[in-house]
Amino acid sequence: MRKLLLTGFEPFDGETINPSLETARAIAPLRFEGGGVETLQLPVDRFRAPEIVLARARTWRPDVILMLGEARSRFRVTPERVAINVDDYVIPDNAGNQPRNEPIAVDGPAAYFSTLPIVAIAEGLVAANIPAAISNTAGTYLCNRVFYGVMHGIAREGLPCRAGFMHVPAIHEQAVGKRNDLPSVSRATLVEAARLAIEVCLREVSSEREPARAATTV
Ligand code: PCA
Repeated sequence: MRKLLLTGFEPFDGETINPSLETARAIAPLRFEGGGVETLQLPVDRFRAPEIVLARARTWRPDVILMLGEARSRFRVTPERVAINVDDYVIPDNAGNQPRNEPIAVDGPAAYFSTLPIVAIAEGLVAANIPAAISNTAGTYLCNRVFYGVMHGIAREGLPCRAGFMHVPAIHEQAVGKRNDLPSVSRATLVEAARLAIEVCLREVSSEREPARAATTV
């Protein structure tokens, strides 16, 4: 039985919901053929969030970590290709931290590639009629921070685990009542997107005879 850890973020920047957390919550009660899925809520806190994921990875030993976050202006579901070693926050996190142009890990590599099957995920979503594309930047805020921090922890500790990040657009509940345009998709679309991405990841690790390689650096 393969194990997948799914994470979503609490709301931030004045919003009352975060579509990534709504999605993780909707996935929690579902059952998956070929794997067990556990979900975690992450704070928008640059210090606590990566540690919460790594602490769970050390004890539960998932085969896959799929982290979700909101990309409020995007129109598509976007598996991320790369995490970069930069913290540069345009707004503070929920704990009031606002690093500008700082490395995440002074001794760390410039970047880590996702070790998730991002092409298969993006193609699977498009085949299911869900707008999706690979993204080449997870930004320089919390999502990139957690993505980088988790990849760095996996590499340093040699955890046998694949990991990566997928950004999701806002959902309609966030867009109604806004004065400005906000691209949004339905809650059901995001749950279906996450469900399909999880299935692709579980299928990929189930077909592997070797344990996952440690994270690769750029
Ligand atoms: N999105 C933010 C952080 C939390 C979230 O859901 C980001 O893209 O960095």
